[in-house]
Amino acid sequence: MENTMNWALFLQPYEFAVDNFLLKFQFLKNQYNLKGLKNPIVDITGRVKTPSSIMEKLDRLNMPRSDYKELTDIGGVRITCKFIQDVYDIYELIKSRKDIQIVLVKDYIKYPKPSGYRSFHLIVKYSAETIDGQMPIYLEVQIRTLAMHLWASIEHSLKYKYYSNIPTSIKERLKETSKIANSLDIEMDKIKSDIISAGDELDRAIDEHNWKRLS
Ligand code: 0O2
Repeated sequence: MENTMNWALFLQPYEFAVDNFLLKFQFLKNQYNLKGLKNPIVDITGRVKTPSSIMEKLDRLNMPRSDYKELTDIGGVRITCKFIQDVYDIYELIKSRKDIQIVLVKDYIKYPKPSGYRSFHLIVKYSAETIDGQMPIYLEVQIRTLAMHLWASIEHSLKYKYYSNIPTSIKERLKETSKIANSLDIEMDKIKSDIISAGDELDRAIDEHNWKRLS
């Protein structure tokens, strides 16, 4: 099937949806700064799964390869932020938007995965433009703090290194580091609310360096 189907045509609406979502959120992010408001967004990235990673996921989920259209994370967007509260603020922002329809919420911050993975996931319906009109597309939106992202990136690369069979001792250590990252997030949130209740403008201090991304 991989060779007989037109993957470029199938994946193009996902490319559109991801790029469009990223552009929109980049502008929203900049608007917080222009309005002098607390900016919950640090970075926004996106990707569309490759045909081989779609097949690998279907195999892993024991789904027939012909069910590729059923996957809801072919298009993925990741939003990183500094504080746990920012994750939920971004969720509220997405909830309030008419152009994004939330179909599923998975809160792996309140309920971490057994691996120690923490992140806030949404499956949303988003619209892609095609020559036949608008096409509804599912996107997976992952919202996480920088600490959650650091942990997930390292754990993800270890899964590659060990072909998904991370040794038990390393798994246990990863679970411990997930708890440490959680403590860091909680303590940072506390520091932030203590500073804000003391009347200081923490966000302005944090956002003073508006670093550019060349990409
Ligand atoms: P990739 O390479 O990031 O695209 P399932 O895959 O069945 O466990 P499901 O129902 O598809 O899960 O969705 P879920 O659990 O919300 O997870 C989907 C994505 O979240 C994954 O995509 C990962 O990006 C991330 N994720 C979930 N669990 C873990 C984990 O334990 N560690 C890390 N590092 N990331 C995780 P993919 O397609 O699996 O991988």
